[in-house]
Amino acid sequence: MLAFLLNRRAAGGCCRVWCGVPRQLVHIRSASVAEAGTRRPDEEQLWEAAGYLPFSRAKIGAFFQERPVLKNPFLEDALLRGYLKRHMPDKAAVSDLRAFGERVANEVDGWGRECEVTAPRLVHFDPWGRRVDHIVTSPAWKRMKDLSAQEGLVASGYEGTFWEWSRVYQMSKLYLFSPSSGLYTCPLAMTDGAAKVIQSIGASWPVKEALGRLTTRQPERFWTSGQWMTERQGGSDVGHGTETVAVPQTDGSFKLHGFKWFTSATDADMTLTLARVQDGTGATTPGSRGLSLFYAEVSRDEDGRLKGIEVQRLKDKLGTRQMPTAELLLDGLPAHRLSEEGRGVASIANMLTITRIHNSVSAAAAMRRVVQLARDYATRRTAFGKLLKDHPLHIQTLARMEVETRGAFLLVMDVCRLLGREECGIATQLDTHLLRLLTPVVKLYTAKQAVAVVSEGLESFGGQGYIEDTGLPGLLRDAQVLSIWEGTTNVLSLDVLRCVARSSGMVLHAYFSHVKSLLAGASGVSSLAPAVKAVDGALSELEVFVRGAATKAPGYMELAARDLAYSLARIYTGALLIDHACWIEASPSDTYAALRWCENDLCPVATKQARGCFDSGTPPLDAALVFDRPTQD
Ligand code: MFK
Repeated sequence: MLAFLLNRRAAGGCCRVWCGVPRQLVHIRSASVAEAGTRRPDEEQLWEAAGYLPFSRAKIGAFFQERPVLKNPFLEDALLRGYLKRHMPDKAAVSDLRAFGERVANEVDGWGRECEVTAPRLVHFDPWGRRVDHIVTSPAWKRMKDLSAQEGLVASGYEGTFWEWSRVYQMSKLYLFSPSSGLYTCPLAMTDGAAKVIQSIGASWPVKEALGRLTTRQPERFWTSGQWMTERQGGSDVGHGTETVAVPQTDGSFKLHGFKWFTSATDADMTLTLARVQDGTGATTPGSRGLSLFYAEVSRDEDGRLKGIEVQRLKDKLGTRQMPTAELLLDGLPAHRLSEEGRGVASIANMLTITRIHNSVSAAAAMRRVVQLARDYATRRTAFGKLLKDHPLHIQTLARMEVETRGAFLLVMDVCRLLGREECGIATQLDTHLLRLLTPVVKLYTAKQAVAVVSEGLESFGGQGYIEDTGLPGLLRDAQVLSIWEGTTNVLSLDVLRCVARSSGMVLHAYFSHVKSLLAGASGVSSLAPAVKAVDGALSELEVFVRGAATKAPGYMELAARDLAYSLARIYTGALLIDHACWIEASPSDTYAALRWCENDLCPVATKQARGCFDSGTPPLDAALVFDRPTQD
């Protein structure tokens, strides 16, 4: 046997230790070497002396799987670059994004990892027993704050440098930043939302200074804001779940008393929150109509205690562990009312719009990141004798992820485009309607896509995708929250129905007109014909459904709400992919992505309707299925 092996080695012209040695045999033999205290046959001693034995003594083997490498996420993203080239070919913006992409890959991504590894902790008391409620965050988390100011991650949305494209530019930057940010995008979302609320209400005292701080590029002045809305009775039904009361003070300010159950990121410098103003007898108005919007700064007294706040505990979350989220007792928090009394929900709605768009940017970014890493890994990992990139089934899976990612990106950017137009005062009525309708749609749809794509992405790394310190599982954990906070899928689906009803259907009218105009631009493009036909057909089905729905009972539409929202997302995204593929500089891959997307069921609400899913007989069947119990013997 030995002679055989040595001959094989010689025949292979061995230049490295393992050349020409049959791998299987080597592994088997090395296993026997590892048995402590056993006498090895001469043959094996000979092998070891020659340096051929793996896993012997201190050696742990010669093969190490190469890790996926994060390259400049801007340079790696064909669609982002194509989209910007088409819509805002501003050299300054592009060179800033390219430089930022370099910074993200080489510097920021490491900080993000540090934020994950060094999670925030709460110190309740100082060494001498005084209550301090100090949330200790990592140095990397603090660096993220400075970076966010310097790079204008909030400011660029307000500076107007790129006029109607300022939001697209800002969100492109956040899109590059998000998966490396250690979840710093969360405080930035709320900071942006707070700035928007203050700006729309009118930035006079006491929030004028705050607006300047939220939108500055100077790290030493920069503030982040919280959005403390969620109380113990739940986060969705804010109107009935909010117990916090606001007690009027003689100087016109208020003191807030209540319990906020989920506050992110709790190291904020200020917050916007909702509370019920008490009258002279201590009574309050119930429901949404009793809620007002308040502004409060987070500050400490001379003893180092938080003024009017006790941090009960940090939340133990599935993901987003990089970021402090806390339960807060508000015990006399000094605050100022920003809205008219009873107009709290309507006044904070601007913040919801902004944070929901940020949420969608993070969702698209998570998909893009996992696809970029999986793509890189496919060029490094060998299995069954060839690189993953040479396995067509593996590449088919990555291509499907890519189609989802492209669709999400275009949908998100289109909503950012609409926001930019509205903020520049050039939005048409159609734009305004579209923005209102598509904000909940993009949030709910991209969040679900992100969970699916990131989960698939982890699988493409095999077992390594499940190993914590690769950093990959964190992507999935963090994606899971995207469909929960800032309005769950069902709550946002109902928001879609509400905005349709409140606009007397005008938002849908705008939707149909715009999709038709996008399709019209592709009418002569034969390569896109199947996609155009599919979107056109789905749009007709949707129109039929909507017309019929006008005659249905409210319960019918409630059951259809989620499928309706998905239909709106899929059809609109199909139209955007087609439109992008019509661009003169579009690539064959842009066309292919549009075709593939349009093979989906684009109008699930019509499909499900045809199957009777919303009929009055269905809810009892659903309930019987959900609560099905074994029959008693
Ligand atoms: C990376 C990104 C990170 C993001 C950070 C997140 C961290 C924070 C964690 C959180 O989750 S914070 C809590 C998030 N909570 C929510 O998103 C609440 C979810 N629930 C809803 O959205 C409900 O639909 C809502 C609370 C708004 C329902 O309340 P109401 O009082 O029943 O609302 P109603 O009566 O429909 O509307 C009241 C007013 O607000 C109306 O104005 P008018 O009185 O002038 O007619 C509505 O038009 C307006 N409104 C409501 N929703 C709106 C809106 N306006 C514009 N857009 C909307 N979405």
